[in-house]
Amino acid sequence: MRGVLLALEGVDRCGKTTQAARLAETLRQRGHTVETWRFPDRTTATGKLLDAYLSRAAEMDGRVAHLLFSANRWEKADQLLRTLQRGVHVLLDRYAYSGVAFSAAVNQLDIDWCRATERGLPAPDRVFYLDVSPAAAAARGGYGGERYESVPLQEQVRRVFLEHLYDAGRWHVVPADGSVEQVHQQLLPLVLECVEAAEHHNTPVGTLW
Ligand code: NYM
Repeated sequence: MRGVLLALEGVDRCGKTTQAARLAETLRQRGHTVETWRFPDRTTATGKLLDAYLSRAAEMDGRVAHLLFSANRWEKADQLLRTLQRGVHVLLDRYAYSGVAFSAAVNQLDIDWCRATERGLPAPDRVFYLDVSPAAAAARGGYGGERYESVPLQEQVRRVFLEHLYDAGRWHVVPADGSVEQVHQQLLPLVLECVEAAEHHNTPVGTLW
């Protein structure tokens, strides 16, 4: 039985990383094998360039940055598929949806061009969009000074996520203004439903888009 591929998405500081860790812990306690993967993976060659770009140590054309974010996923795609085939569930902390939303909103790139570089990547079985207002997200301890960390930009990113990328068949929009525990309690049954459904039918991993 293959593992399920679940993506957590949202604007900066929406709580994805905390919720991914909390979900992984709960799933493990219930006997599931889980890995959390984060994009961009800042440890690879492309990830190091992206880390320099995000921290403003390097300037880059927006299209080049987009292609690097995309390459950073493609270089992990085979390993991701092999991990799922071993029966491991994978929680993605950001994925191709962030790739399109940030590039299209912040660098004003054509959305179809942004989507094209993601076409063919393993498709998540479910996407959980943690919905907080960018103003509330910024108030959570503030931003760290990376590129894109401003409320007006994040408002535009949120708009692309919800108006252009939302896919009723695959996405759950989860209100995420509450406490860590409240959001976890909303997410957990949705995640368990996917994990348990996968135990009954072994559908192949789909591809974007
Ligand atoms: N980001 C992330 C992109 O612009 N494109 C992408 O494809 C991905 C995966 O990088 N502001 C942006 C969103 C975030 C930043 O931050 C990564 P973090 O805190 O590592 O999730």
